[in-house]
Amino acid sequence: MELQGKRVLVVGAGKSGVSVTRFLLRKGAEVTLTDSRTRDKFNGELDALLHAGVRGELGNYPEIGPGSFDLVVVSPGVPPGVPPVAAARRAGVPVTGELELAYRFARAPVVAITGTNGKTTTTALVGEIFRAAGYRTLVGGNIGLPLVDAVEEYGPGDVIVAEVSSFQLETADRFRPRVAVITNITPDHLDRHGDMECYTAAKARVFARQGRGDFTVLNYDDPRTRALAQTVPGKVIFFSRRHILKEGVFVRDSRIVARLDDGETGILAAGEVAIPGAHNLENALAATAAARVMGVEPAVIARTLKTFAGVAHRLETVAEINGVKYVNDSKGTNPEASMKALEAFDQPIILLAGGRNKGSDFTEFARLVREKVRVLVVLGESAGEIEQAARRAGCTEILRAPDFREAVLMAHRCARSGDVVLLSPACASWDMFKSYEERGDLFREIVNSLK
Ligand code: UMA
Repeated sequence: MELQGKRVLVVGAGKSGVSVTRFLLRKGAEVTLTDSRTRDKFNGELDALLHAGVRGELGNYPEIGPGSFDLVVVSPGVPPGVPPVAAARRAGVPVTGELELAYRFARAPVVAITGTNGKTTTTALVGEIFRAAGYRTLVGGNIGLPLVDAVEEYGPGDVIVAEVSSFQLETADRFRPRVAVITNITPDHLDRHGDMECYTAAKARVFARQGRGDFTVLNYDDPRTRALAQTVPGKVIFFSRRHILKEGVFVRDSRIVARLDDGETGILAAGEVAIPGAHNLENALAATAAARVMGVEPAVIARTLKTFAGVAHRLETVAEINGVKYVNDSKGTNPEASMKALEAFDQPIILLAGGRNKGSDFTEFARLVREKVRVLVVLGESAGEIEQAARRAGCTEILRAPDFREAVLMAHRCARSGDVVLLSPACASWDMFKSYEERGDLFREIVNSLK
C-alpha cells in the first residue's frame, strides 16, 4: 500500500485515530483528522499532531466528494453511517480501518482473536504463551495498543497476537490471520450492527480471507460459533469444555487434551489453570489450540496456563476489607459477560450494575441476579431498565445510586464479612466514562480509599 503523498482522511481522533495519523505521517501522507468533538474537548492532546502538519477538522466533518481524498481511515467506534464515511463510499473513495492498514504492513504471522466475551483474556494468554516459547510477540489491537504503532518492528520469525473487535472487522478486507480464533458469539453491540446476523457476519470476517495453511479455532459448545465452521475456508480446529472431540482441544477426565494432526497430547489438569471459572477454562482451551497449531510445545503451554493470572478489569480482586472482597470486572460490558462473573462466586454478592445499554435484554441476567445477588446497586443510563428487569425476576434489595462514587459507597455500607462487592456493569461505560478502564480505575481508587 503506497501512502507517500496520498491525501488521507482519518475519522475519529481517539486512540485508534491518533495512532493511524502518526503512522500516516511517518509514511509521508497528507493527513486530515476529523472528529465530532471540538478542539477544546481534547485538552491539547492533538496539538503535537496539528503542529506536525495534520489538518484538523474538529467539531465538524469535512465535505467529501469524488477526488477530495485518496483514502478514508475510520476509527472502530465510528459507525459506518456517519456523514464523512457514507459520503466517501458514495464518492468511490476507499474506506478502511486501522486493523486492515496495520495488516498491510505486517510481516509476522498474525493470531487474531475475536468473540463476544473472553477475547481480551485469550489474547493476553496467547501472547504470554508465545513469549514463554521464546517468540518476540506483539500483543495489540482492541486490547489497547493499536497495531499500527508497532507492526513494522516485527518480522517473519516473530508473532503478532491481535484482539480484533467486530467494529474493526467491519472494515477489514484483505486481513488474513494465520490463526483466527472465535471464543463465542452472543448478543452484543446490536445498537451498532442491527441484528445478530450482521454481528455474526462481522465476526466471520476474521477468517473470510483465510486459505490453505491457515487455522480457524472455534468454540464447539457455542452453537452460533460452531455453525460458522461450514463457511471456514481454512482448517477448523474446535475446542470444547463439554464434549470429547475426534479432533481438537477438549477436556477428558478433567484434563486438557489436544488431539491434532500430530496425535494426542495431554496438556495439564483443568484444575491447574490459574484463571478461575468455567468461561476461563474455555479461554484456556482456545489459547491452547491457537498455540498448538503454531507448533508451541505442550509443556510451555501448560507452564503458562498454571501461572497466567488474568487481565486487569476482568474479575480482578482489588482489595479485601473487613472480610469483604472487592472485585473489579469493569470489562463486563454486556449481560453475558457479567453473568459469567456472577457464576464465578459462591459467596453472597453485592453487585454494581448499569451504564450504557448496547441493545441488550436484561431478562436472563436478572434471573441470575435474583439467584446470586444479595443487594443490587443500579447506576447510569440503564439503571431504570435493569431495576425493572430485576424486580420482574423477583429481586427486592435494589438501591439506585446517583453517581459512580456513591454506588461504590452504598455497596460498601451494605457489605458484610464474607460478601463480595462486584463491579460488573453488564453495560458499556460510555454514559459516564471514556472507557471501561477509566471506570475500573475509579472503582479501584475508591475501594483503596476505604481501607
Ligand atoms: N467519534 C466521532 N464520530 C462518531 C463517533 C465517535 O468523531 O460518530 C470520535 C469520538 O469523539 C472520539 C473517537 O471517535 O474522539 C473515538 O474513537 P473510537 O470510539 O474508535 O475509540 P478509540 O479511542 O479510537 O479506541 C478504539 C477502540 N474503541 C472502540 O472500538 C469503541 C478500543 O476498544 C481499542 O482499544 C482502541 O481503538 C485501540 O485499538 C475498546 C472497546 O470498547 C476497548 N472496544 C469494543 C469492545 O471491546 O466491545 C469494540
